[in-house]
Amino acid sequence: MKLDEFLRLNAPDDLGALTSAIAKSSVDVWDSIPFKTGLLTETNPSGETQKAIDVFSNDLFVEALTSTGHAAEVASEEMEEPVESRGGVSVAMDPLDGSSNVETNNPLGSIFGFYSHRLPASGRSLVGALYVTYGTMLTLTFSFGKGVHRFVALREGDGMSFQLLGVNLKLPDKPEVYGFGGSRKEWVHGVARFWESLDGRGLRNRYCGTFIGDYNQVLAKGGIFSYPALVKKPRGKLRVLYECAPMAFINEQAGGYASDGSTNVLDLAPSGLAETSPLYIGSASLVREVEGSLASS
Ligand code: AFP
Repeated sequence: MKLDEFLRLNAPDDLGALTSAIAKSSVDVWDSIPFKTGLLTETNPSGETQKAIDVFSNDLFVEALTSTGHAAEVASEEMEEPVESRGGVSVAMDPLDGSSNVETNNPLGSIFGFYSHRLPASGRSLVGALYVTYGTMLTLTFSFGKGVHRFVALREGDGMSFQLLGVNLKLPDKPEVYGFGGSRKEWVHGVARFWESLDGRGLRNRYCGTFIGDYNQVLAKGGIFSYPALVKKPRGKLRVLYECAPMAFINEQAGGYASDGSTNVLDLAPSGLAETSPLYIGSASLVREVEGSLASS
């Protein structure tokens, strides 16, 4: 089944239009990556140096989303303030996740949260979420609250179409992989002890440095991804609105659980657009266990 047919049958009109716009623009982002790897001098609101590809993908998605007439606003990790538009859905995005991995050709991603409330908003106001994986394949993985579905881009003539790859994706019962960001010496107490226990239970350490790439394998194989609280950064690195909450929405739809170390990520109520949170996401049993490890330390 092709994406537009699936959206016509299964998506609310506004989310279908936004998803279709993202799909078309993701092909242009993927095609542009080899040509946009230079560093720019600008920095984003979090003080990180912006690469040409960060700015290029941001501007492309903002134009595509606002042109649908379904986005009330588009907020982005790469912009100080949201772009106002006319529509019913507030979109929060990380237009290019993992851009520091471009030169190494590691997987990259784009993350979108579709909120029913003006931003900043709690994850409980998410009505959908989507992530793009620019990897061995170009895939869209999304949920509108009724399961997690995946489409893959295929050549069709001189263009690309998106074909159904899987519906109602679920985390496997037996967790197999784990990946923790940051450097181990910076993790808060309790994280290292949990991390070491995973190796002892036969789980395999899989970390590529891009949230989307690391989470994508957790969804496929079961396990846990974390960018934990750090001693010097107790609120972690990943942004609540643009990264943690949308991925927690998808992960919960796939049968998993995501925590900031003590609270369900979807219950967080960020007061600012760029607010960050520690993130422990994946198989519920492992996330609950790391909550216990943090609580007891
Ligand atoms: P960039 O978008 O700056 O490459 O950061 C990617 C990211 O936000 C997230 O995708 C990774 O999980 C995390 O940073 C990796 O951070 P470390 O390089 O500190 O492990």
